[in-house]
Amino acid sequence: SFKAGEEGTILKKFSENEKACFERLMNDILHSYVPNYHGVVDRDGESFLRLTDLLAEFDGPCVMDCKMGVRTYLEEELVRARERPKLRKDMYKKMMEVDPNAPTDEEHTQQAVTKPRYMQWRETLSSTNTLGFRIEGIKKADGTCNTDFKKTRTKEEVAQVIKDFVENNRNILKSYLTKLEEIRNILDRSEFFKRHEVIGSSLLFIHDHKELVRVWLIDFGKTTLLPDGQTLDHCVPWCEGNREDGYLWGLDNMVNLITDIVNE
Ligand code: 4IP
Ligand code: ADP
Ligand code: MN
Repeated sequence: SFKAGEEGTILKKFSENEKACFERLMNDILHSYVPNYHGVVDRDGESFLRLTDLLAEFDGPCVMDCKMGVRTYLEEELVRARERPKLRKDMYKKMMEVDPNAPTDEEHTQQAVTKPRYMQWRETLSSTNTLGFRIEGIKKADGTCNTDFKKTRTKEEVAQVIKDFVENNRNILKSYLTKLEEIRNILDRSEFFKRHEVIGSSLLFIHDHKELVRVWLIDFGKTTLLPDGQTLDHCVPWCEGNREDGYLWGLDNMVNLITDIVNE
């Protein structure tokens, strides 16, 4: 769903919702922590959002994608699955690949699961529900990728992955902590953040051998504007109807976890 753009930009497959988010973000104090948005472009009959390539300033970037929040699907997806359940064979297959014991008897018979069922299973298997974030993938400087973190759940497991990612470099870890604290501070003051349910969005961690370090907010495909006057706390637990996402709870857990590693 990505294409190389020109002059330090990338093209991401168009979504109306994400476009609207980027437009609002460009006028929010959060703008310096999200890729710059350069409008919609058409290529071979398909539409894309043009975004600044966050890797461009790095010399051999190491990249980690952490999906934030305690919930990874929209409340409306839950409602839809109850009212007219859509059975997903692809998600049943992905579930079977990780744990053949995970599907229920009924799901085995159908050879399919609903989307919220799959997403909830992923949330409990990983650290999403217990820490409010999870590691999705890591790309090393040599270009090798690892997305095999579906079962990385405990604090200790997450800490080990982060230590490997920075190759035990304390300078880099401390710089990441500083960046996360800056983001925490900006989020507290952001009008955009107050007024949006932020689902499936990631923090993108990037560093290189010169110890250049940055953290970016990316992926607003499922970030949704709340009705006028409504705001979220982002820390309190989610229960159906309150639309809370646990984003700040997850960020605080992440800061505490990295602080513990730095102090080891
Ligand atoms: C994927 O599951 C991810 O959760 C996707 O989110 C999600 O896309 C997919 O839902 C789901 O199948 P795995 O990571 O376990 O493969 P992301 O792309 O942010 O990682 P959505 O559309 O929910 O963002 P479907 O319905 O697109 O398949
Ligand atoms: P999707 O909605 O398909 O999940 P994301 O926006 O989460 O797409 O991006 C997927 C991956 O692409 C990220 O993990 C990151 O590695 C890379 N990526 C996304 N946006 C950028 C960007 N602006 N610059 C460089 N890399 C990016
Ligand atoms: Mn996504």
